[in-house]
Order: sequence, then structure tokens, then C-alpha cells
Amino acid sequence: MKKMRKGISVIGVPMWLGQTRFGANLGPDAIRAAGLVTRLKGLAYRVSDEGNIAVGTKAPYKRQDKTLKNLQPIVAASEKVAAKVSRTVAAGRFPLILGGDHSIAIGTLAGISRHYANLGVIWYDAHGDLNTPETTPSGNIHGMPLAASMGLGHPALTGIGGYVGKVKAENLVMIGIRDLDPGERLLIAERKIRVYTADDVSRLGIAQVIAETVDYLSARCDGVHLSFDLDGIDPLEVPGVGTPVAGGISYSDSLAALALLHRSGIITSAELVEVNPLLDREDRTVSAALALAGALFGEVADSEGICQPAAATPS
Ligand code: NNH
Ligand code: MN
Ligand code: MN
Ligand code: MN
Repeated sequence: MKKMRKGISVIGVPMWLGQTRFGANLGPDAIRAAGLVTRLKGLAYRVSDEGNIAVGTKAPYKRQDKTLKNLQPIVAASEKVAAKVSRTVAAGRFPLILGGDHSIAIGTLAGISRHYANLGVIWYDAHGDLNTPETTPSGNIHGMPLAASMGLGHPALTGIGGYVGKVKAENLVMIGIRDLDPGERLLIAERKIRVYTADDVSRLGIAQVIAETVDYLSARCDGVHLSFDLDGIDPLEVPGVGTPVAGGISYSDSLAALALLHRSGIITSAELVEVNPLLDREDRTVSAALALAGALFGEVADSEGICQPAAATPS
């Protein structure tokens, strides 16, 4: 299992066409403006801000497939994201991708998985994102990235990066889930995907859920990507997301989860998605994204590590 690396590349993907609310495109720059790079540098990482990938920003086209909204600009952006992220991994750097809506994960996983035989994925989200054009209730592609990465859905999405099948069902752990569409439930049951719902987290405790996740993935995977949708957290605490779902994992448990993942050393890439600054005038969501990134890289320490926040990070 590869460990967290010292060089971090921050890559912004200002995509909002995977859903219908303008503003998710402002996520990357808002998180930067709040001080992300300085904060990570303060943890003794070498950080390079790679800027934003140029993505389509046109308002949704009028005449288009109602089950695959904005397919063309999302495909074009995904190829660029995949190429950039792949170069980052090849250079031995840790890709930290800032969304943008969750459709960007199609590109990030395409760029990352080609470097691993068995890429593990932690999908932290209220939603399954396992829809296909046949099962989607909305036509929004941000509800499809995990299915597409497993090879299910439209060929233009499943084939991003020039190959099909980036994530195997048995290498996936979903955490925070509480809003699944019927087709997504079927798929989870059929493929026996490991799921911890928000209720499971309340019942077991976040430390147990992360410990089980780390044991499970480190036994079978050669790298682990963390795909963190901010709507996994309770919207009463983190309201700036396009499709909030009541309940969810608390903000403090979410910080603890990322601190525990940091301590585990298993995470080799990560993305923070669905931050929409326009939906949160108090900027709590941007602050949360920043603190979550800090926790993932060792800022939030338990009483044992509090004097040496970055010390537990292997290079
Ligand atoms: N499942 C719904 C759909 O397919 C909602 C997806 N929304 C998300 N996913 N934010 O994380 O449209
Ligand atoms: Mn999502
Ligand atoms: Mn692979
Ligand atoms: Mn979601």
C-alpha cells in the first residue's frame, strides 16, 4: 500500500453542468480564497496550485437528452481532468481535486485508476451516484459518476480515459448514504457493495466505521481514492450543497473521519465536491472544505499527536 505523499497538486474543476444549480463552479476558487494552499503548506507539504481545468460553463442546452443532461461538455471536461490527474499521479504527487459537482469524479477516477491494479474508493456522500440513463430520476450526470466508473451507463462516460472499468464493486466503500434511487438499491444489492449509511455511522460510531473501512481496503487495494461529497455531512451544519438531504454525518464526525484516514496512511488521492458558495452566505461550507482538507493532511490531531500535527504522515 502506497502512503500519502509529500507533494500535493491542487487541481480545480469548476464544473456545474452535472446538475442544475449555478454556483458549484465557484467552489474551487472559493476554497482557494479561504486559504487552502497556505494551510497545507503550514502542515509542511510541498503544495503546487495547478489552477483550474478549463470546462464548459454554458447554461444547459435546451434541446438535449433528458436522461443525460449536458453530456458533451461533461465528456470534454472529463477527458481533460483524466489527463491532468494521470500526469499528477505519474509525477508522484498527491492529487487534491476541488469541485465542481460530482460529475468530475468520472474524470478523476479515469486519471487515477490506470495507475493501480486495484484502486480502492471511499465514496462519502448522502447519495449513491450509481444511476445510469436507464435509472436516473433527474438526468443529472452528477448522480452517475460511480456507475460510469464501474462501467455502467453511456459509453461516452464509461470510456473516459480510453478504458472501461475504473472501480470494482469489491474495492468500494460508501459512507454517509441516506438517499438512494430504486436502481441504485438494486445495484448495491446485486454487486454486494459495502455501504455504511448515516444511520450505521450513528449506531457504530465513526471510529469503528473508518477502522473497518481501512482494514477492508488495505487488505485488497494498492491505493485508495477518497471522493468526498460535502452533502454527506448534515446540511444543518454544511448547507452550501445543491441537493441537501436531512440528517447525515455530523461535521465533527466528518473531521474525525478524515483525521483517522490521515493516520491510516492509506489515502493516495482525494477530491472535495459539490461546494456551492452561493447557497451558503455564511461560508460555513467553504470553511468546512478547508478544515476537511486540513484534517486529511494531518492538521486535526488526537491528544497523542497534537504537538506534532504532520508528524504521523509518512512520506
Ligand atoms: N440521486 C439523485 C440523482 O440521480 C441525486 C444525486 N445528487 C447528488 N449526488 N448530489 O451526490 O439525480
Ligand atoms: Mn455525489
Ligand atoms: Mn486500475
Ligand atoms: Mn451527494
